[in-house]
This record gives sequence, C-alpha cells and structure tokens, in this order.
Amino acid sequence: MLVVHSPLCLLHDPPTEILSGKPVPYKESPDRLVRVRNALSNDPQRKYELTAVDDGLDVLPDILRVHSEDYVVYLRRAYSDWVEEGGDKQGVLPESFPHPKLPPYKLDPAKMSAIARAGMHLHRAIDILSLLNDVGGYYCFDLSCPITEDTFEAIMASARVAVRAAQLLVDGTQSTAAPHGIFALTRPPGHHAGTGVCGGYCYLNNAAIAVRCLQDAVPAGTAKPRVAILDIDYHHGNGSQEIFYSDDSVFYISLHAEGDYPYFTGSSVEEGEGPGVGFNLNIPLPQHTTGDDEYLATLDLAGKAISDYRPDYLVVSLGVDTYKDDPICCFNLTTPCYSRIGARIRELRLPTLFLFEGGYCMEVLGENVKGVLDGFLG
Ligand code: Q9C
Ligand code: ZN
Repeated sequence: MLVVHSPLCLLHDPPTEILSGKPVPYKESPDRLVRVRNALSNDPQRKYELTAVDDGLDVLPDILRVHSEDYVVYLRRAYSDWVEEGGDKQGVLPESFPHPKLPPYKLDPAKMSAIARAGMHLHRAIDILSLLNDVGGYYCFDLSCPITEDTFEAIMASARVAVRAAQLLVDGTQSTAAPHGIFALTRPPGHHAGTGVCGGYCYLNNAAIAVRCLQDAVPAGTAKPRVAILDIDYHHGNGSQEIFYSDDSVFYISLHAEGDYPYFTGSSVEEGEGPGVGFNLNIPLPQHTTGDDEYLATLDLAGKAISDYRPDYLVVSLGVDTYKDDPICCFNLTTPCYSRIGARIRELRLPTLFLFEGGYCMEVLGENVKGVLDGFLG
C-alpha cells in the first residue's frame, strides 16, 4: 500500500492547549506522525511503500474548492499579524468568539473588504493587510488550535498529502483485483475544520479536499463520482458534516461518542438539508461502554448504508482515539479490533483513501493505525 507523507507536517508544534480550563502540553504532537510512520516503515513484510509528496505541489485551488478565501488568507496571515500587534510569540489563540445568542456576527466592513480583496489575489497579495489580529475568534471555535509561526506551512503540507494521495488513488483504480487503498499520513488532522473555521486540532479539512479531488478527476461530461466518507474518529467530524451537509454527491457517515467533544453536533437527527437530506448519517455511541463488539456491529450498519449509496470511492477519516487507553477519549476498543475494522472496510470492495485524523495514546498509535491498514490489505 502506498503511504503519502510530508516531513513538513512535523513543523506544527504548539507548546500547549487549554484542556479542562488549564494549559497542558499539546496532545496533537508531531511525534504522533513519527510513531505511525515508523510502525508502517518497520512492517516486517514491507507492505507499505512510503512516498514523500513534492513540496512544490500547488494545492491552493484544491483547498479553495472547500474553504473560503478569507479563511485561507486568515490562516496565512494570522501569526505575523498577531505578533506585529504584540501577541504572544507562542502563537495565535483567540479569546473572543461570536456567539449564536449574540447575533449578528458583524466584522468591521473595511476589514472584511480588505480581506476579500486579499483573498481574490491570494497568490501575490497576501501582504496587503495587517488587520486580522482581532478577528481570530471569527475563524476558530475552540482553544485547541493555536496558530504558530510554522502552522501554515504544516497545514499546507497536510493538504498536499491529501491531494497527492487522492491523485494516486485515481491513477491506480484502473487495475483492480483486490480493492485498492492508499493511506494519506495527514497531520495536522482535518475533520473538525469547516468551510471557514478551525478547531479540534484541525485547520484545513484534508478529507474534504481529497473528496473534491476525487470528484474533479474525471473528464468533462462524465458523471460526477459519488463519494462516501466513513468517519471512524472518536469525535464527530463537525467540519466534514458542515462542508457536505447539502450535497447529495457526498455521503458523510460518522461513528462517534455521544455527548463528548465537539458537543453541539453529531446527533442522529442531523440528516442533511436541501438536496443533501438523507446523505448525512450520524451514529452516536455511548461513552465508557462501547467496546469492540458494539463498535463492530455498528460499523456493519454503516457498511450497509455505504453499499446502498453505491459510491465510486470511499474516504475513511481514520482516527484511532477510540482506543481504550486514549488520554482524551472514553471508548474501550482494543488493539486487535483495529484489524477487524480494516477487514470490514475491505469487504466494501471500494477504492479507498484513508486519511489520518485523531489518536493520542502514543504507545500504540502506530500499531493501531497499522492494524486498520493490515486488515484492509487482508
Ligand atoms: N474535554 C481530533 O481527534 N479538545 N480532535 C477536547 C475534551 C479537543 C480532537 C476537550 C479535541 C479535539 C482530530
Ligand atoms: Zn478525534
């Protein structure tokens, strides 16, 4: 199996996040990536071929099919503007947020038009404005997404990994006996990032960017490929849900913990809107009591829904924070369960793009991710 990665993804390394009200060491560390990479490259059977993505690959057009220009300009400029305005060198951490109970979410019109102007000329005019320092809360929904000096470089590299992996999946799908699979070693993760907002360690929605690449890789006049996203991260992918909520060409299915982060989405009544009604499926599972058997039984239901949709591609948001000893999550999955998950995904017999999302138990992170991929390979 091809594994696409980028050393630049290691650059993002914020010192702290706020968890339960206090600063703690940042859980979404570069070491996560190293652990997974090592587990795959040390496979005794050498089943995984690691390939670094070309740093020169221009993925801005791909990103702009998912995210708004003003948001991307914000991400690009936020750190330098913040430091210029006297913000802490450790990184941007907004401290005031628009709230649904305090509408409207008005920004200074002069700032917004400057942002919009910069957005239209994103390639060359990134340095028009230093106006964004006090709007961070408009582009962020929690305290787990500091923007450091290196964040933009790392999130662009993560998006490049996603795009390249999608391209390779399309290229390799012609010949098929076994279902074809590719792993995008994306980090920072993506499924909490929405059209214009970061949160939950996520800045750019790598899975969504990959979905649009898969869909756009067909000749003009050909039917748009249908894509199913199976999100098996412990947390609900609120960003992915938002991006595809009214889109019937993308079926988003999530298994996640009921009542845990991100708290305000993930209910089974969220079934899509407009043309997207019926193409968003949330399956919340109880915290503390969900173990291997309950999880696999639920995954079978998800698999049935995916088969019924008849997608051309499957994109898997692969989080392993469902593990029993994950430091910030409360499911009880054991290591042997991960290869069984991979085997279930294999049974769908679809060209499959796996993207790395969450998972914070460092000791077994590599083993658990490799378990899913091993199970898929059969
Ligand atoms: N009390 C991913 O797994 N903080 N993101 C949670 C819970 C943020 C998780 C606080 C967790 C984000 C990709
Ligand atoms: Zn997660």
